[in-house]
Amino acid sequence: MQAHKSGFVSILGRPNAGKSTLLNALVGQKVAIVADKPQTTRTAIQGVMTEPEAQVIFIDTPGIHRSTSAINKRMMDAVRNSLEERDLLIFVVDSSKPFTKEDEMALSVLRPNGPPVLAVFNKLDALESKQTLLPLIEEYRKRFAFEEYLPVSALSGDALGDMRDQVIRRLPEGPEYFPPDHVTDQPARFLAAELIREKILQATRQEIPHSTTVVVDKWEEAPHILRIYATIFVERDGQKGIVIGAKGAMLKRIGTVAREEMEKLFDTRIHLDLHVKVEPGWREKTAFLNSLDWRTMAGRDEH
Ligand SMILES: Nc1nc2c(ncn2[C@@H]2O[C@H](COP(=O)(O)OP(=O)(O)OP(=O)(O)O)[C@@H](O)[C@H]2O)c(=O)[nH]1
Ligand SMILES: [Mg+2]
Repeated sequence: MQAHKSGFVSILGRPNAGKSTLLNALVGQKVAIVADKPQTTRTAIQGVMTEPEAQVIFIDTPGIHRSTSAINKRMMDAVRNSLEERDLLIFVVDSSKPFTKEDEMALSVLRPNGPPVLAVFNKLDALESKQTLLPLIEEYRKRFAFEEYLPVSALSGDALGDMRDQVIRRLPEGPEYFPPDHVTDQPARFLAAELIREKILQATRQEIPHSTTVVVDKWEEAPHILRIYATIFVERDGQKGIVIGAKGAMLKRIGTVAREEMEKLFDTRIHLDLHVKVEPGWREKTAFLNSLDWRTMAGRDEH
């Protein structure tokens, strides 16, 4: 029998490459929110894959980008922190897009003396012609000595089995660090806030996704029902109007889809109460940003 393996593997790449989709596919359930907007993931998200022969602790990260605002700096700090003390890194590329300067910049976070890196060419299903794939792989091959170059589709699941084997093969022998039913370290309140944010990202356009964040204010578990009270923060009055919508229609829609998904996730009936508040410039406010990330939450009360 082969020895049991385990290890820590960070998932990196540009915004919208499909990192969180890949994480969810590997873990086998949704632990990170997904949207067709860049900068969906704002913090490091743990997702644990437990197999008979191995346990892999994946860490999904925000997309690598350049920006100077306080929240974007934090996001890039999360990326940099996930480069160290890992057994392996996975660098995800959207292979349906041509290679650009931004891709070059993203590659510069990788260090030759850092952990080994697998290059994963995602969105294989979205390629107009397979002929663009080899030249794209070549752009990466000449810039960094990746361990392997693996075309996959996180969405369809194509070639993910092989990728999983490639990951496990490179991990050291080790124990199960977590019980098999542990899939993420995120507290339920944070997951709930993220799911609400996902529904907003999926329902809105332009500046709303970047200007929005969600905080769960109150969490009441009663027999047969869970009551969740959350605030959606935006930066301007006009944005508040958009999120609420005509006669509250948009907010109602967001609330309904978020609630339905949470009822499945938490396996209980849910009452979801949403409010929208304007908090100008929240993306630059240290204390506010601390209150958003559960790792830095300063002991938020249950009130
Ligand atoms: N066609 C196709 N679309 C994909 C695939 N993987 C992800 N997507 C889509 O790409 C978009 C971005 O996916 P995410 O998983 O949120 O991307 P991400 O890299 O985590 O993005 P950030 O968190 O913003 O850095 C979503 O609309 C996904 O459905 C894939 O294999 N094929
Ligand atoms: Mg993501």
